[in-house]
Amino acid sequence: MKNVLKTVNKEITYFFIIGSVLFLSACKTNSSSNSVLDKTYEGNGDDLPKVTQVMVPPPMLPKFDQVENGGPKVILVTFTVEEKKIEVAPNDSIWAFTYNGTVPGPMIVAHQGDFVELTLKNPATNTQMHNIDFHAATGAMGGGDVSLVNPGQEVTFRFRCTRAGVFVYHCAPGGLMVPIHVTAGMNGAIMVLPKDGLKDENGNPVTFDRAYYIAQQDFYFPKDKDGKTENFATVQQSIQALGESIKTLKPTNIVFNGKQGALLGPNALKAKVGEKVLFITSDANNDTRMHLIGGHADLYWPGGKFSNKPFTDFETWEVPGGSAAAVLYRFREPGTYALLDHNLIEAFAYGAVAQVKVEGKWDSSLMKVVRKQSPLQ
Ligand SMILES: [Cu+2]
Repeated sequence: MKNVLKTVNKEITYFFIIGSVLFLSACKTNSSSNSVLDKTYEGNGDDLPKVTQVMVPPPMLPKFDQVENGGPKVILVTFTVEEKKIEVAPNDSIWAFTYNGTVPGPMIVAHQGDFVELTLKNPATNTQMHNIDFHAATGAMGGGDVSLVNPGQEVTFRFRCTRAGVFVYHCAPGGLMVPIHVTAGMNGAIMVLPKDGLKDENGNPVTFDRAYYIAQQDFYFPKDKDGKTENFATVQQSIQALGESIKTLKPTNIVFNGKQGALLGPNALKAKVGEKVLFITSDANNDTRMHLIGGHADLYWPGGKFSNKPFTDFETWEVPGGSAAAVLYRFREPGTYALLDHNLIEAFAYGAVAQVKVEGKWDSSLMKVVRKQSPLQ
């Protein structure tokens, strides 16, 4: 009996020691692999399947899966730089610098762990050197150092999407050319979704029915002595004048998606009552504060980074210059909503405003007119 007890005790001690070692090593592994500080990567994407993503003009997004379908991929994207005159407001045109012809440039969508392989083409008809700095990329000035192309050149580089969220990209050819190119329209955003999609405030999976990309853009139009916008014949003349006008730090034009009224009236965003809409909002240069009149941000990822728990019930969400933010809202009432910069001067006097037209049935459990306008009694 004594011997049996001794053996059992020995075995318990043995299992206790083994168990403790396993437990401690598990803790060590978890603590090192869970922190964003300690993540390491292998491979450079050479062996991964390649998928071409067809770019579309904002506010629309390209086709994508909300939850990753299959393993990591290399997403092939082509941007062609267009230097062209665009009309931002009536009688206000500027030589704009664009990726694929739009302000902002097209949104790229990837999943965490994918690579984005960008080919940047600078046609010989252009006049300037351009490149691209992805805030989602790591190293080499976000790709700016490896992507500088002269007119008549193209370049291809690849970066791993290590962090989930929405991130700005922009041209950064060096010195004063950086703010000149960015405020001439050369910016956009990329969305890197978590592999298993978005999560709500309780950590449960959440999907969306539509997604729109809205970028606030500040322009600094050079003015003549009468205060009228100068109409330059060449890009070179425009750049020289912009070198001075941007230093005022006072935008002459503040708009959504490159043009006054770009997202108003017939161009309004659309949704239906009951739909969940993801709004991705960016500003590559200035701070802004977005507000949906008559609605809220059900879920708001500050700084647009999806690995963080979203805030709920926000009325106005911040977009610091050089970043993007993401908001998910489920529309509960029909009507025309205004999505705007809640610096109301920038919204109503300049044009930093969009509309969302929502179809559906009115829900009087949320609002009811008790008595219509009538003479004072
Ligand atoms: Cu550029």
